[in-house]
Amino acid sequence: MSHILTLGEFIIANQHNFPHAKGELSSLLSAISLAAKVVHREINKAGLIDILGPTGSENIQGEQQQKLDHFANEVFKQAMAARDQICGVASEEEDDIICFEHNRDANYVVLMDPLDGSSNIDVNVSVGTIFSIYRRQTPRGSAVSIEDFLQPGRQQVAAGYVIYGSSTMLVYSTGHGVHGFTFDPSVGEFYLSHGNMSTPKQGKIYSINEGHYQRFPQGIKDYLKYCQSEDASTQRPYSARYIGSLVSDFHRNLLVGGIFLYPSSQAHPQGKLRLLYECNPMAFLIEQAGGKASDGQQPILDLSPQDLHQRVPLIIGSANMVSHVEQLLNRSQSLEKHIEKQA
Ligand code: AHM
Ligand code: MG
Repeated sequence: MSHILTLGEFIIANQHNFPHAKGELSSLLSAISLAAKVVHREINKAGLIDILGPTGSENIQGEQQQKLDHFANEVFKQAMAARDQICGVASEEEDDIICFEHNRDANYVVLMDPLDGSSNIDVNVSVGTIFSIYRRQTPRGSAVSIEDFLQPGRQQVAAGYVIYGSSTMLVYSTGHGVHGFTFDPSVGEFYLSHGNMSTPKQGKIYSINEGHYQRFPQGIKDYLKYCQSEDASTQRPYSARYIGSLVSDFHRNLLVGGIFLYPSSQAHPQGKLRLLYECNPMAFLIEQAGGKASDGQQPILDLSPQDLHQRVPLIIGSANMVSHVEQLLNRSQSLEKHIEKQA
């Protein structure tokens, strides 16, 4: 049997790609993989132990916290706090940034959604953890501050996700390709299963919560009609696939090609998904895989974050499909402006 690399072996073999001190990345990612294994174990027991359902409290965004949200948040926080390299974290489940006082000399901050899609967990649908890593802006030795976290996505030094699906996978990039590792629970190791992942320039899947159709901008409606219309030369109609769990929808489209949209709507002008710990890490990965991520006007990675829990419209996936949506949005906006002027 040829030798299959473990996550740890792969990181060591590729650490020359990480621009800073050797060993730092290895420590950061091993904290994430350790926490992921603990969350994997708990998710696989869900239904048998009392871990399903709400805690009874809400997070800062007014959403019901699930017991597994809370559990995953604690596990990931503890794993981060135990590493000398991490001086602070921000999480979907925490109102404010958390400063690790004992690690003021560390270089990195981590932003995370510890358990994305958790409203799906009670019905046994795949969920995920999303993470994003930056070098701090403030001097080492001081307490971390909000500016360490409000950095444009282009400045991420690494990003990735864990998908707890029919198998558990960890997918990450440090800006040198996207690599996927599948967890073997019998051995307790992640093994390289998807080296150098790339996404097709054009796919045949569109993923969107179409229940909100009436509230979407005209350009999005136009694109959905395009996806649904018949044209053999472009293999349309495309297939609609929407799990309602970002990591799962993204992972499928990354592998086979497609587009995921969570646009603005009348009810939610900024969409639903959070820039810092949902959109930016996914945008970093998709660009590394040859795809695109946009808010409809510009690349997600170029946005300047203003707020820790800021939301932003997300259009992400195969490059040609995302460009097409941008064109339709621009066209309909120009048309609207033109009509306003005439009025
Ligand atoms: P969460 O962070 O509260 O779990 O919400 C994010 C999830 C994403 O995983 C998914 O893409 C989206 O919410 C689905 O939203 P909707 O139910 O409005 O389609
Ligand atoms: Mg989330």
